[in-house]
Parts: sequence; C-alpha cells; structure tokens
Amino acid sequence: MNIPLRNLCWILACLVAGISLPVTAVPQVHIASDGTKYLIENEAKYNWLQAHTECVSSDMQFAVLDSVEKNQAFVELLRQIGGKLPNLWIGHHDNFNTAEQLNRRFFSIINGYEIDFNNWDKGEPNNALYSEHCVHIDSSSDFRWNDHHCENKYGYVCEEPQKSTNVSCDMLDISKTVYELNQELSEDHKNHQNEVQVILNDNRLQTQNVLHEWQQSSMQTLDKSQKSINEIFARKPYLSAVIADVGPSIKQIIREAYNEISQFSHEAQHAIDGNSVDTQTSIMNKSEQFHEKLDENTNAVDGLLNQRGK
Ligand SMILES: [Ca+2]
Repeated sequence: MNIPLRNLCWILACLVAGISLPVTAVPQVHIASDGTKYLIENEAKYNWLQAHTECVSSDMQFAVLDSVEKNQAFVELLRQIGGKLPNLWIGHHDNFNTAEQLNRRFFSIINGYEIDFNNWDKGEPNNALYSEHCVHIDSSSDFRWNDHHCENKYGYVCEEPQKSTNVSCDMLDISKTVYELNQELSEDHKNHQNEVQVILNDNRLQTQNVLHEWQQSSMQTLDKSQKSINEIFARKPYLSAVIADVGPSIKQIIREAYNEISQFSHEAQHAIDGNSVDTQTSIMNKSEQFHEKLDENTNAVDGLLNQRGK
C-alpha cells in the first residue's frame, strides 16, 4: 500500500506525540444506500491513529466522506442503525496545522488529497488551542463534524476500499513504472549516442588518415616526376636541341603522375564513401535498436495497464 508523504509525516507526528498501542475491536459491517460498505466501531476506546490502524488491519480503510452524496448516504445509515452511538473518528486531518484555526484545509488519510466537501458543526472547525488536528462525527449534533484532539478515545468508521482509490494507487504505480522505464530509455539512448559519436570519430580519423596518405603519395609521385625530369635534363644538357627526343618521356612521366594522383584520389573518395555508408548503417542499426527498446517499454506499460485493469 502506498502511503503519501503527507500522510507518512502525519503518522510520524502522531507517533512522536506518544500515542499508545491499539486495543481489540469488534466492529460491525453495514452497507449504505449508495452501496458503500462500512465497518463501524461503536466502542469509544480508540484514538485517531489507533482507529486508522484498526481499519488497515481489517483490510479496510479509514472512512473519507468527500462528497455530499456519500455523506448523505452514510448519515442515513447511522440513523437506521439508531441507538446510542459514540463520536466516530473518520480519516480526515489538517496535516498537524498549528498555525491556523479557522478556514484550515483538511486532507484524506487515504490519498493525501485535500477534501473539498465538509459537514462541519456550527463554529467548527475551530482548532482550539491549535491542537485539534483530527476529525470526528459528532453523534450528539446530527452527525456533523468536529475537529478535536487526536488522542481522544472515540469509535471509528472504516470503509471498503473504493474503486477510485484503487485507480489512484494504480496510477501512482503506473506513473512510477513509466518514469523508471523512461529513465532506462534515456540512459539507453545516451549510450547509443555515445557509440555513434565513437563511430563518427573513428570515421573522421579514418578519413583524415586516407587524405593524409593521399597527400603524401601525391607529393611522392610529384617528387618522383620532378626527379625523373631533372635526371633527363642532367643526362641531356643539350635538351633544347633535342627537345623532340625527351618531350614524349616528359609527357609520359607527367601523365603517369596525374594518373597516380587521380587513382589515389578515387581510392580516397571510395574509402570515405565506404566509411560514410558504414556510419549510416551503424546509425540505422542503433536507431532500429532504439525503436525496438521503445516498443518493449510500450508493451511493458500496456501489460501493466492490462494487468491492473483485470
Ligand atoms: Ca473543534
């Protein structure tokens, strides 16, 4: 059972206040005209926290009267039961408010939500001495409500857990699960991004290496060409006279140089394109894995919702 932080703090405050252990109860089950099943303890020997504990021990929950219809059906039930009923604790509290007396906010012990309906008795809730933090039904005042000291010993009212409360708890569970899945998803995506970045860096490094090799090779080819030309000129100082003789050789050497540069340029471009394809393939694979992960998480959420819906 999830205990909202507001309620947890509230319970701890009660414990700090030194409230004693619960005593044995023999409450009776009744069903109101709106179908709500109540457990009513008519022995006035429970403080507010003990009453809450007794309800939980009975697989029930502290009664929360949060609408005019629900309160009306419950009051009708009390009138049908008749007899002399003690004051009855219900699951409303002011979150240990010691700063205000009138116009305070009251909350449900079940889900921590503020209760926007009330059936206060005249002049209530007054938070006398700033120490009336728990709510009871005043049996001597037409079952209207009063805020009072939580240590007082009254009877109490439990109710069968309402569907709306279960849905609220389920939604909390689902929200928590979705949050955890999203965290996992975010972490997974972050890892994929890092992997892609490594691939891109590798690709960039490979490209730089190819270009560097191409530049070096080109320079070596040109040096080789220049050296060959110089050797021809050295061997044949009368070049000007025999230009027709060396001309074809020079043209052939330069042509070979250009061919080599062109060929290596083509290889370099091919290597770069190859790496780009690898990078794109890797990115696509990672993206596919990412979407598979998304589907897994979506199915997990659907499964949880279906399970909760049964
Ligand atoms: Ca009061």
